[in-house]
Amino acid sequence: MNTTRSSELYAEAVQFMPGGVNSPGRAFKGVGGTPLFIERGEGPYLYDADGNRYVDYVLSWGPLILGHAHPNVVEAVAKQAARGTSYGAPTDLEIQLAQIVTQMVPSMQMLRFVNSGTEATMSAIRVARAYTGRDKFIKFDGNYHGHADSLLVQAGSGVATFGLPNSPGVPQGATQDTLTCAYNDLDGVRATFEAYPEQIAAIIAEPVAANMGFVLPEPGFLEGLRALCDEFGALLILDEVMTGFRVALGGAQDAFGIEPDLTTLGKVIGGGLPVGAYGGKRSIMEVVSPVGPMYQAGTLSGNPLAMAAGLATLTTLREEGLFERVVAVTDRVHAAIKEAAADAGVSLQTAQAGTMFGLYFSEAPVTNYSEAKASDTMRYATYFHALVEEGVYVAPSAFEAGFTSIAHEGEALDHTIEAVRRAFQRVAEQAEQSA
Ligand code: KE4
Repeated sequence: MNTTRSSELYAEAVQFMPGGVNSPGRAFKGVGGTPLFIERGEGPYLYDADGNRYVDYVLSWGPLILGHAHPNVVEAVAKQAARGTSYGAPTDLEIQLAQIVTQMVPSMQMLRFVNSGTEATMSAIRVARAYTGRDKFIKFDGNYHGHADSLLVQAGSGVATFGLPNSPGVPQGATQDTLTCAYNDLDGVRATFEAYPEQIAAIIAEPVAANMGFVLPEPGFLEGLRALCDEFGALLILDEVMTGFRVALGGAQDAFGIEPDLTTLGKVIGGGLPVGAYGGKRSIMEVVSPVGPMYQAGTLSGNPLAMAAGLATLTTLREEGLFERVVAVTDRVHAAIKEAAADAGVSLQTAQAGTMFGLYFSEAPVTNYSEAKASDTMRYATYFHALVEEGVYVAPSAFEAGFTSIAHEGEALDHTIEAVRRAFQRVAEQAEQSA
């Protein structure tokens, strides 16, 4: 691929923004090389500044389940923009989107819109602390819940990509109440509750861990978290920023039959515009200002432009049979990856949940963060660049998930299957050369 223009843009960008990017995960640090600069997206495709076309499995890290520039979303956003982008006052659009979300995720009897997943999770933790009067909370190594100070402890996603245990700039005071456990380890969670009796406000968990690669909850794990929260008087927060409307229409909580006390959402809910949300039982959410004393606010929270994009996305996504089609597409991509790796003799662990999937270059199964970190990230880098050369764009990090959309069918899917085959052959050749 000729990526000259991307390189020129990168050289300019680094003069103005750290690493030339506005989010570290985009910087290719996990796979080497420099980022592709994108000119436009259309359906399943991204087009870079040099005119190269890629079938996109990052989809803005999850939001674009309808693909790029879906007509329903474009029309809704254009119409609303002509009526104004933000009023700083309540609108009917917020009611409409809130109604759809509570219909699709019934555990969210009441919710508040914010502008990112980070705002959603930091606010949900504040709700749990305000509601229980307790300060500590449990998170899992390798789970990423955004970049709020108290959550940047053993985090996944970009933090994992950079191998940071925590982040400089986060004072001890901000993380002294953050307790971490290994994912899928219920005994560790019980021991933590017993070590801090009546001090733990909540557990926050990714119901499918998609920020350390892609790790499914082991049978009984989520049910165990629910039971432990009930036993020890803590709230269960399921962070569905990534899994919401993707693992199932009702999120992972629907797929696994778990009822959390609070849920956080992001990504798909905004259809590519900045929307997050936190919500849950009415009795809990009534602690939030102006009804209750817990303060949380945002200038652009619930702005009509973002609401219009979210409404168009979820309304379209709920159309009969549409979600099932995206799952079927994901099934095919997942099967093609497994088959290509096996045919090339490359050891691979894969997993899928609804419209999300992931893989590890590992001989052993991966069930938690330490096992994920032991996977072969160099092989992942070879796989990544081989796919880019074939016109397929996946996450530039071994610690991220893959996403599909309604647009990933026909030629885009056929091209992907062929490209994946070639990419695993490249990995196998590379392995032979370095053996
Ligand atoms: P944002 O603040 O980035 O909107 O959401 C934070 C967040 C919270 N919870 C979960 C489960 C998440 O996956 C995220 C953000 N996901 C990453 C991708 N793995 C965002 C990508 C990025 O940081 O650029």
